[in-house]
Parts: sequence; structure tokens; C-alpha cells
Amino acid sequence: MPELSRDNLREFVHRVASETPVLDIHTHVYSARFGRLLLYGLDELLTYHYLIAEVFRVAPLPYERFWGMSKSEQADYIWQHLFIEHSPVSEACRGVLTVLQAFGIDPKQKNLTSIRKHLSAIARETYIDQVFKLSNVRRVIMTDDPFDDNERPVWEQGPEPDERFQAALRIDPLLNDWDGAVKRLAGWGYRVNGTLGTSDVAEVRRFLIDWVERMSPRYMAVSLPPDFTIPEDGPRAALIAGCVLPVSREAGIPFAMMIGVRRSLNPQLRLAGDGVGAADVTSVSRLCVAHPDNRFLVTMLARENQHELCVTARKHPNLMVFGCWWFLNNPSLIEEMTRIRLELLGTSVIPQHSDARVLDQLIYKWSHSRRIIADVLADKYLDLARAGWMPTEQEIRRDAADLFGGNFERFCG
Ligand code: RAT
Ligand code: ZN
Repeated sequence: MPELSRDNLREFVHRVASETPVLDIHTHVYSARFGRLLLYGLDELLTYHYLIAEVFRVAPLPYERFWGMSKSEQADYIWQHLFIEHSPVSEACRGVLTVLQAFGIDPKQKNLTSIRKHLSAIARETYIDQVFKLSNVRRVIMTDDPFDDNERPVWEQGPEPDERFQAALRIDPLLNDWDGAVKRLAGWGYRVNGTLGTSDVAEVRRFLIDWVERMSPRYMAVSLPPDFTIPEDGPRAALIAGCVLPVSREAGIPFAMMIGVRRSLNPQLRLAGDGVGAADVTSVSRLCVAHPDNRFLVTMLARENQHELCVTARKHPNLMVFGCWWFLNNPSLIEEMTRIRLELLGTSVIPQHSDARVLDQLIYKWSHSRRIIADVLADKYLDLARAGWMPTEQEIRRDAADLFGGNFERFCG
């Protein structure tokens, strides 16, 4: 590469962004030892819940009929209606094409049979290796819910042996459905009665500590509705202050809050039926002030919240903004959010996570995001160059390493 100049800077930033291995801090993928929970391959890609929501718009059918189909039939249905009968311009559709292309498959095939054959011929371990290589992701953090009956037994057998996969202790059922959680906890031998008195608090802490020991999670996490506030009536705020924050402090791990999801707007769509709402950012600030020894990772789902969240992060070093979550993981919004973040927070952010549910999605979610983040970064470096501050290759590599993993590692301590 010739010496860095304004003419070749953008190209260099793109190269660095694609060469920098990513630590993906929030996904729903699993390692091989979780067996059937690890989703990969064509049918899983095509039946991603983002695509299920989209297919009902162009080819509605009775919900039971769709759910009664086999996975391959659902995939065929989605391919036919979203890819063949309309142009697949949505981000979730385009993602499937990016993945196929990365595997060396011509995506413009009308018939799925040969694509299916090609991908299903790859052995599972090879598949995992290939996806990590093609996406240049070095590690993913999973979403691990001890209340999940499919997942819990795997953790009870021992810690995760594959270093590419790390845990996040996800506690939605505990915080968002306390009554239900009390029954489960009691069934597992924790002496809780639901009153949230001293013994409940001690026992919930014991439960969290047990799971921190079992999973060695990088952080604890919850998703929260738009009406989440601090203070708030009800058990959630008490559980956060009395149990979650003390345990995360003692364990030395952050608490991640993913705020703004309206669950089950359309229950018939199952996982695809959730929506979004703007939430109260001041509550995040209150938590940061009240618990200065805790670290908070926060992502918000509503576009309207993004600017205020960045301003809030300027006030609180114990707040790390992360990712363009779910309905924000679209090129136009990633670009807007990355600009706002870099302009208000410099490089002290975690610009993206993938939220991949299907292993293969690491490929498209990261290649699409990397390109946008690189473009925004290049614009910023060009602005600096105009002000007489031409960045060096080393500085650009340093920044990319921070954005794609270093900031997270440092924030976790
Ligand atoms: O993005 C998703 O796939 C959503 O269904 C949710 O899982 C969301 O990301 C979450 O973590 O709650
Ligand atoms: Zn998620």
C-alpha cells in the first residue's frame, strides 16, 4: 500500500475494517455442544423470524397453516414469495443472498434443491469453522437463559469448552415475570415466597451467583419494554437494585439492558410478533448515578432514543452504548447511528453486534455492518485530514480494533 493520502484513505479503512476480527457481543447462536439449539443452513436462514414477518405481508395465509408446515416447506414458501415473486431488497432478504454468495453459491437459482444439497453436505464442525472464517468473527457471546428447559441441562453438564463461544446470563424471566420466576426458583430449591423480603433477595442472589459460577458469563442481560422506568412500582426495579446489581458488581461483570421491545404485538407471529416503542432514557441515567460501581451496557430499540442515549453516555463513564439492535440493524439506521455516536462519543462505543440467530448470519450481518462503519469512519478521518490531522495506518488499525472488540474488553475490565 502506498503512503496514506486523502485519495486512498477510504479504501484503506475498508480494508482494515474487513481484516479486523470481531468480538460479537450479542448473538443467539450456540456452540456445537448445544446440539439442535445451534441453528445453521439454508432452511434456518430462510425461516429467520425477520423473514417470517415479511412473508405474511406479501403472501398472507392462515397462521396455523404456516406453523403446520415443515421447516423446508416454510423455507420454500418464503423463497417463492419473497425472492422469486418480488425483489429481495429488504435487509433480511439481502442477507440470505450475501451468505449464499460467501459460500460460493450462485444465489440466483430458482430452485432451492441444489443450494440445500450444497450446504447440507458440509459437516457441522466444518460449517462452524467456515462461518467464523468467512465472517472474520473471532468470538461470539451467546444468550444463555437458565429458565430455558432446552438450554439449562447443557450448562448443568459443565462449562463451555469452545473458546469461540462465551456466555451472557440472560434473565428476562426473572425480571419481567417475577410470579412465574418464583415458582421456577422454588422448584429448583431456592427458598423464595414472592414477597421480595430479605430471604427472597438472598435466595435470588444465590441463584444468580450459582449461574455466574456455572456459565462464567461476560455480562448479565435483560430486555425491557418501552415503559421501563427507574424508579418503578413492582418487583423489577427492586430485583435490579437488590439482586442483579450487587451480584454483577461482585462478579465484576456489566449489566446489559436492551430497552424498548414491545413483546407479542401479534402473538400469532410468535417470535416475529414483537414491536418497538420509545423508552425513558433518564432511567438509564438514574441507574448510572445510583450505582457508580456498576457498569451498564445499553442498547435501545427505538430510533428516537439514540441521540439522547449518546448524550447520556457522555455523562456516565459507567455506561457503554452498544449495537444497532434488531429493527435498527438496517443500513440507513446503522449509518445514522454510527455517525451520531462517533460525533458525540468518539470511538468510545461498541458500534454493532449481530444478534445472529442462525450461525450463517454472522457472515452477512458483519459484512454489511463493517462496510457502513468503515464508510462513516473514513468520512471522519477525511474531516480530520482537512483539519491537518492525517491519521496513520497504525492509528486506524487501533481504532478498528477498539470498535470491533477492544472497547468491550476494556469496559469489562
Ligand atoms: O433480534 C432478535 O432476534 C430478537 O428476536 C430478540 O432476540 C432480541 O434481539 C433479544 O435479544 O431479545
Ligand atoms: Zn437479541
